[in-house]
Amino acid sequence: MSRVLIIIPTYNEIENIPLIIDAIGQLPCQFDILVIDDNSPDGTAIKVKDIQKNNPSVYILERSGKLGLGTAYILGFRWAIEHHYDYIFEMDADFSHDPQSLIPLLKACEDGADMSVGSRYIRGGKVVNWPKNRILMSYFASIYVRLITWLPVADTTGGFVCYKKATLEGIDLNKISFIGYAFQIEMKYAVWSSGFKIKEVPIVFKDRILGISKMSTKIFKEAFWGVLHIRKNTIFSRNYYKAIKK
Ligand SMILES: Nc1nc2c(ncn2[C@@H]2O[C@H](COP(=O)(O)OP(=O)(O)OP(=O)(O)O)[C@@H](O)[C@H]2O)c(=O)[nH]1
Ligand SMILES: [Mg+2]
Repeated sequence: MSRVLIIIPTYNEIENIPLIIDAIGQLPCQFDILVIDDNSPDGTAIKVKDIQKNNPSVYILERSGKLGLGTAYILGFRWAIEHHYDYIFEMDADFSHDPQSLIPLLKACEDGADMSVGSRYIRGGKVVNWPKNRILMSYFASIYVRLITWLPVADTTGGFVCYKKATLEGIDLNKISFIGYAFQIEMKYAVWSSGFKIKEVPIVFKDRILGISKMSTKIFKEAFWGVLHIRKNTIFSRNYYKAIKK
């Protein structure tokens, strides 16, 4: 049977983390969970360690402070490869990503995709209860990204995705340099430009109810300039993101 890992980075998610672990545990497939916590002042890590006592499929890596989403995921990817997981997910702790969608995302990879992307902007996908300006910003950001990069993905900034292990092994994770939305764009671009197949699966994305958003203007600016940087990387070297086979 395939081994599947869900990586959940957390910063101050003490209300959400027990609920999301519980919701994933209710699903009809076996998923292991790796929480990457950045020393959340609200004690998220303590809560996770408490849950671990009765739940052997929950793992945690702790870092000393808030170091950003991108580096948290890179750490998780390396851990997943070392521990021989076949499929590896990125997922938020805040219920914007419905645990029920894990199943179709996994199926897309089992059926041949190298990476599946939970998409708000294809038929069947949508965003619920986000303010209109945030939906518009996210939608136009995706168009901007596609204009610059030609990435054939409608939801380029989405962070609910599944990778086959071989996909993560096939790109050079040392070259991934961004931390926020730009990280999500860079990962998709790295996968696609290295010759892997991406499949979008519709998802319904809901705004968080508990806890607070860590979205900031710094993350927005990183994405705006980052897209140009990501494109520039591959202008002179098409295989910039591709891992060199040992
Ligand atoms: N480890 C770690 N996790 C983080 C960091 N920043 C955000 N996260 C987590 O990453 C996930 C996504 O962060 P959110 O704050 O929901 O950001 P977002 O989904 O882009 O923005 P909203 O839609 O406004 O919630 C959540 O599980 C956060 O707790 C960070 O610096 N380190
Ligand atoms: Mg969120």
